[in-house]
Formats: sequence, C-alpha cells, structure tokens
Amino acid sequence: DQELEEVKAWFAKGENRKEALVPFGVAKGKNLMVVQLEAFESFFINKQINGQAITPNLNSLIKEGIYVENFYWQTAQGRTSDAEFLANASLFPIANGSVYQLYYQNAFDSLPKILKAKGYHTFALHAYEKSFWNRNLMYHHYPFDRFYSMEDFNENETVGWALSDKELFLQGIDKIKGTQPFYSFIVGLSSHHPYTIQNSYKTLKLEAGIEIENNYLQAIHYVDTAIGELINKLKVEKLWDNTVLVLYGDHDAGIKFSDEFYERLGIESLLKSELHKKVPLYIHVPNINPLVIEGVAGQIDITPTILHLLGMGDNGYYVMGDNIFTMKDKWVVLRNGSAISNDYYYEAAGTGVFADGVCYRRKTKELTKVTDCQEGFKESMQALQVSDLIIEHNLIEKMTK
Ligand code: GP9
Repeated sequence: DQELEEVKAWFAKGENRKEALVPFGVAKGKNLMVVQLEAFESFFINKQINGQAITPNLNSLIKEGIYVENFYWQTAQGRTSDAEFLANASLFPIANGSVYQLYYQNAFDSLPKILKAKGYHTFALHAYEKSFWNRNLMYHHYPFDRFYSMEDFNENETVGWALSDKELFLQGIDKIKGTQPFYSFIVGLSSHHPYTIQNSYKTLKLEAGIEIENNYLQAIHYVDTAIGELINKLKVEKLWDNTVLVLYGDHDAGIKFSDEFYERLGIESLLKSELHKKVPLYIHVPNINPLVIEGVAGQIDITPTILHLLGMGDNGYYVMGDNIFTMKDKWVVLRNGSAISNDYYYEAAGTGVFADGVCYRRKTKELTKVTDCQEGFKESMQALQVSDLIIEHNLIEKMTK
C-alpha cells in the first residue's frame, strides 16, 4: 500500500497545457507513424564527409519540421526493445533484462492502447523473426491489432541483417494505408551492428579508415536514403498531409570511435560521452511552421508529446514522460543514473570514462563539483524508483481497477 501511495503521489503532478510551443490538438484525427531507427545517433546530422552530406534527407526534413536537438536515449540491457518500451509505454526500462521478456503481461497505459480506445487502427512492423525480444507476445499485449514481421514481407532485398529498411517502409505503407486513422509503429534494422551492409548499398565515397567506422557511416547514409523513399511514398500515397511522422534513434552505435574519425567529421568536442548519448527526434506535423527545440528531452517523452499533438493529453494516464512542447527545464534521467539538464551534464560514477563520475556545465564544458549536479536532480532520480515499482508490482493494473 505504501508503494502504491508513493506512485500515486508522483502522478498527482498533472500536466501543463499552457504556453505550448505547438498548439494542443494541432494534429487531431491525423494518422500517426512512428519509425524507430536502429543504432542511429545524431552527431552526423548536418555533417559532411569528403564534401558529401551523411544524412541529406534528414537534414532537409529538419528544416521543414520539428527537431529536438538535445534528445537522449535512455535504454539499458534490453537495447532496441527498451527504446520501443520507452517510446510506447513512457516508463523506464528495468535495470537488468528486458521488460519485453520479463514483464510483458503487465498492464501499461501504452500509446497503442490509448489510441485504439480513440478509434485508431494499430500496427507494428518489423521485418525480422517475430519472437526476437518476445515481440510477438508484447505487441499483442500492448495491444497492436496486427504485427507484420519478417514472414509477412516479400524478402526481395536484404541490407545488413534482413529486409532493407527501404522495402520495409514501402511494403509497410502498402499494408496499412487502407485502414485509417492508423498508428503504425515501424522498427528499422538496416543499420544494426556490425554495420556490414552489402557493397552495392555503400554509396558514400570514403577514404580508407577504420572499417567499422566507415561501415557505420555507410549504413547510416543508406538508412537516410530509405527515409527519403519513405517520405516520397507518403507523398505519392497522399498520406503526407494527414499523417504525423515521428523518427527517432533507439540507442548508440556501441563503437569506440577513433580521434581520427572525429577529425574527419570536424567534431571538436573534448567530452564525447554526451555526444554518443544523443539520438535524433524529428516530428512532421502537417501545416505547422518549422521548429528547433533546444531543451533536453528523452525517449520517455515521446508518448506525452504525441498525445499533445493529437489533442488527447496525458492527464489520467500512467505515463511518466513530459510533453516536450510545454517543458521548461528538466533532468533527462538515464537508466544508469546519469542525468542531463539544459545547464548540466552528469555522468554517474563508473558508467563512462570517469571512475568517480563527472559533472560539467553544458554550454561552457567547464567541469564543476559532482555535487552541483546531484543537488539538482535528486527529485528527478525518484522517477527510476517509481517506474521500477510500477513494473515489478504491476501497479498500473492495481491503480486502474
Ligand atoms: C532485432 C533487433 C535487435 O529484431 O531489434 O536489436 P538490438 O536490441 O540487438 O539492438
């Protein structure tokens, strides 16, 4: 009972719909397509190598839509499945193992569940073995009405591990376009470690370098090309003007990049651990002005942000993230106890290169006392504990009975 009260108190904070950067309900009734991109960091966005843009399509999209510049992945051991969970259930992943495997039968106020109750058709699409990360059970439970896995696609083109992201997007849109309004959650795979895509898909001209670094750039560039195909298809199918499209990266590349690599990309940052905790978040909302959001945010904020756009709000739902459009300042808490605010970056002891942890001012990169950070995020850190209580004791089921 005590734990239940603790969790209820946390949710009593309510939501703030005033002074939103984008009006509440601006995309009411529109379709929703959320695309999770594999190992897709953000440091290469708007960067060139040998005079070639690494992500030309994403660079153009950002100029026309909403882009969250300081967006962080919050995954743990469940990697891709954790990112899916953060985005769809707006709770933290567990510290050990994956919610998808250990707690898939729990009750969640998930995005597909909320949207289904409002009349949306819900689809999940990932062209790999359906039982990987226990997706077949978890997707059914979320619930998605239909999960299109590897066996449902024409496997006419392989890039990396499986069907190319381009074919996943093109065939995927053909599967869902007839049933609107839809929420389609698409999980890409072409840029999976070790990034060895087939030679004919490596279209960047690169000088010899460390193989995995070059392969990573080629795979990212390929995925960007597939994003271009996705946008084109949405336009051809007349979906672009009635669909909210969300693109985000699931987690880092897991590569220890060389100094030479940073030089080639013109990246000078001395403290690189923060750089690799960032993934992109791009949102296309039909008929709104472009917007770049500088404030920090994380994957847990995706569902409340979408609910704002669709005019539903997150009031009354057990989602722990914040609506990006009304956030003032916050600490984005990472699963390993590190945290980032607009002013500070804190890396927990032993989680990166600093044995005792590190705290610095993000604008000046000036190192400061670790306690300066710890003082600021005390309350925010409680979120990890609240999320763990919810998941370990299946509290949403108890609270919604
Ligand atoms: C496979 C893919 C694996 O379905 O999701 O991703 P991972 O968790 O290994 O990054």
